[in-house]
Amino acid sequence: MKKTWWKEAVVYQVYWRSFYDSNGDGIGDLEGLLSKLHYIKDLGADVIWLNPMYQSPDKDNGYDISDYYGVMEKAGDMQTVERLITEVHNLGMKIIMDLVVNHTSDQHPWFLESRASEDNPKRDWYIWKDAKDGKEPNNWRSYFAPSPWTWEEKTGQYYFHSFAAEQPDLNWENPEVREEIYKIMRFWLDKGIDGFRMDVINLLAKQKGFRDAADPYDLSYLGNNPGIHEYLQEMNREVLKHYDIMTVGEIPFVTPEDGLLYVGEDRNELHTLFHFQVADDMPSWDMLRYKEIQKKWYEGLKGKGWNSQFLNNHDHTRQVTRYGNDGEYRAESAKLLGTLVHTMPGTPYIFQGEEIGMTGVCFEDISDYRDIAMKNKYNELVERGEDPVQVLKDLQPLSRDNSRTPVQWDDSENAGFTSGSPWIKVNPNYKEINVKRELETPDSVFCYYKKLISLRKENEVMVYGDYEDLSDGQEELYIYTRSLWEVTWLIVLNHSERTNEVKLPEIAHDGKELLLANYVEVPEEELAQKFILRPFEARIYKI
Ligand code: ISL
Ligand code: CA
Repeated sequence: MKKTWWKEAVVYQVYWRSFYDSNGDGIGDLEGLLSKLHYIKDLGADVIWLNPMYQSPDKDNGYDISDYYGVMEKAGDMQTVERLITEVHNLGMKIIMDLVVNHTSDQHPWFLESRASEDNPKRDWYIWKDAKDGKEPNNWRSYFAPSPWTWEEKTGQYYFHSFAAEQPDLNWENPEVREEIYKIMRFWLDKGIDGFRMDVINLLAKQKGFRDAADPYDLSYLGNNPGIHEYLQEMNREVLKHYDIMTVGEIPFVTPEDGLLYVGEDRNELHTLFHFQVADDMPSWDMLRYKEIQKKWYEGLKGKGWNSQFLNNHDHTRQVTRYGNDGEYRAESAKLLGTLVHTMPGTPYIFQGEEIGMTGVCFEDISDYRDIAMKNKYNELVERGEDPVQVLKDLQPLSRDNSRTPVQWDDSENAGFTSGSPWIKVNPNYKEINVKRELETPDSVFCYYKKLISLRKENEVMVYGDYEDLSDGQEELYIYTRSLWEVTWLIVLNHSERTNEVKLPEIAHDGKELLLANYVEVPEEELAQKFILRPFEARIYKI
């Protein structure tokens, strides 16, 4: 397994519209990010992943692009972007951007042409189908709207969209489309960005024939279709291989076996991937399932491909709420989950605010929510006659807005995020949970994350070490090793509100050195062969 910078990196995800507002319009922006780069540098992250800031009508918070060469004015302008790239590099960091090429905005000039007439040269840049028996061409559902088919009266056909109707899918079978996308990628890479996070990149190839699905609600028919690897190998030949960059594919529905086809070092496709066997398929914490997933991915990729580790992002509610304990043990469980993500094999991702233990949110009215996915779902269910109060209650825990509330900088109005009125409400707990307080508190979540990251810089075992779970079958304790040459680390976690006794494995009986703990007082138990872990206690030992 060759060593590279993107395997050793810690990535910090900036959802800029909720990061920091520099001009008081209530929306975060790139100028605001520039003014906070030192904060990210101080934390120790190496790479920034910037969510889409391209020109867009903003129906899906930038994931509906209308000009890949333009910058959304609420984010800033091209000069700001260029300054951001320069400043990030001056600080010794790197920046990767979001590549959203499975679909464009319905306001993109390409689509305006494509929908204009059946014989328009750009008609075949998107996916158009005749009605079948006067209805949609098949029984599929989309991510964000009941059907992925929207009728276009003017030309008497449906167009296909995996997400909202405002996000028509590009037709990747068309070489003109692929050529244009490669030009766009070179444009941004030549500006000096250090790679791409590739939005739902495994959806580019569509199922031949668009046949009805046995279960329309299982959207896996949207991904991993024949042709996808040919597209990615062409993208690699045409663009990726010519730059020293990092690529991470967002790949829903992928298992370790087919994940290797995307990131195998001999595949010449992508460098790393996000899978969703936790974030999409594990609604709440399930230790046995989590251990099983980690084991399968470790064995599936070991020595051949590289994984990512994350427990939340802008699409998934905040980890301390979903997978930890955001009440009595918020700080402890935030640190425990951070320990988990940073000591599992793969590149760790920190979603803005995670490093201070920010929590999910629970707004009392649907009008407080902004996410198109949630609003479309709410409307679909309420129009179907379901009780609006119950629908809201059911949708709140997994709403993507949970992780999109503004970063809480201090305890001043709007948590110091904006001097204007924020585009989305600030989480009311900002008075207790904010960066200012975290920086002033010696054993804060922030300080713990900083130590986790500096441990990675000093110890290759954390990056390249073999992984072995020594706690098979245990539902609350997670005891595992990372080992590289003569160095072995033992990580012990108690994912529970109860105390639990840890019986140390044989290898730890001749002494161990405590490297990091999420409780301030750790009784010295140099040669102890068992000890008690407190609620959500985490410890990293060198043995
Ligand atoms: O939110 C999800 C369901 O839990 C995710 O599966 C997500 O919708 C899916 O992985 C695609 O997400 C990406 O593409 C979307 C965009 O809305 C998301 O923000 C982006 O991360 C369409 O571009
Ligand atoms: Ca702003």
